[in-house]
Amino acid sequence: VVSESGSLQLEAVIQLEAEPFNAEPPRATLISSYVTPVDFFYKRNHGPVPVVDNIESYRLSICGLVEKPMELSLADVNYRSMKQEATKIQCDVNLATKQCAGNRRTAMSKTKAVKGVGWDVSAIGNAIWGGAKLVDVLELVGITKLSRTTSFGGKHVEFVSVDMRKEEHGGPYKASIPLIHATNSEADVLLAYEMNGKPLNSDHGYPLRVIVPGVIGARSVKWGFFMQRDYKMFPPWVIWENIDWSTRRPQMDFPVQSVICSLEDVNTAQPGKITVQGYAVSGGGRGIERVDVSFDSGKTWVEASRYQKSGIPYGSDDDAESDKWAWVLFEVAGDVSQNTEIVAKAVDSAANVQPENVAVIWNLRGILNTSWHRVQLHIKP
Ligand code: MTE
Ligand code: MO
Repeated sequence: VVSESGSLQLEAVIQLEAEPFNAEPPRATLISSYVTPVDFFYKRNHGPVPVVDNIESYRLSICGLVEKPMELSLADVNYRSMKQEATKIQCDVNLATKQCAGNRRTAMSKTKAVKGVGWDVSAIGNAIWGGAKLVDVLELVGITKLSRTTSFGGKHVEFVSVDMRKEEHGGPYKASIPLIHATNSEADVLLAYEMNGKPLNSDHGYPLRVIVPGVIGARSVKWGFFMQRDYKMFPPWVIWENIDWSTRRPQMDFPVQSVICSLEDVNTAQPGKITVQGYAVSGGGRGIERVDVSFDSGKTWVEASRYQKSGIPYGSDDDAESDKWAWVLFEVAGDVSQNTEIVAKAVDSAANVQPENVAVIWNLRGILNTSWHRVQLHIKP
């Protein structure tokens, strides 16, 4: 069943493809709130959006190399139900930025054509996810916390959805994460049923989806294969003619990223002060250490101020407020008197920096474009 939501969402988002439904908000809209409203949250689908309406008969089946395979109803995993007392599964709430690996792909394709949905800079969003912790659900089937393997030798948790992909040979959408990641309580992997305090809508995975914080969006399976033949980071010399998928591991964490959202790719302005705002985020729970902005095409830099949540400065003594899975928004003002390029680059808590040019990280799938973000400014006297 194809959802109607594609046509309903058009005012808030720019639709890139109708079928499958792929859409992102305008960049200025994206940073208009710290927590991204559901309507402004990008939507990425590999096939038609399935409508799951047989809620009573919906089962989450946990099977494979486990001692006690189980089938759970939604009531078993949802803390709002009575049954939850029986399974003892608590509700966990996490603020987490989810980013598609293909964010900023259009800019990468200017170096050389790549395959994939042509995203601008808004295939990213920051939401409050509510759901059951995957570690708790796995404990029910006899897998203990911080396990590398199950007693039957299983090393990965694979999430298999109900939607059918259009590309390749079809079949359900799937993705997996290592068992050690899934059973690490600190990794905060969720079987989410709420987004920003409300039940998930169909576009975002109703009734249940995975949220893997700090990791590319592809692993956060909705409605609930790509581990072998997609979402891998290849070097620039690999092309479709010589690709060997087995040589690279599946991409998990996304690298440090920052984007200017208050300006389009090309802008005109009066000479004088200009304020630059945007987002910065890193994967794997690494925080943002610094965001540098240049008003003179990268010759000199100034540090932007950063904040999380309700304007509390990030990195200040109130740091207890900062959330490791969530983005920071940044802002800085500078003077411009002639045509220039404004550039942003971020540094994460492990001192990783964004690469200067997109060409050096070009890859045929057009993923992980985290090059310095540049926008043009034409000054009109
Ligand atoms: N899950 C299913 N079942 N089907 C999909 O097509 N797309 C993945 C992931 N989970 C996908 C999926 C990709 S590539 C991304 S970036 C995110 O979901 C997008 O989630 P969103 O549409 O809620 O923003
Ligand atoms: Mo994605």
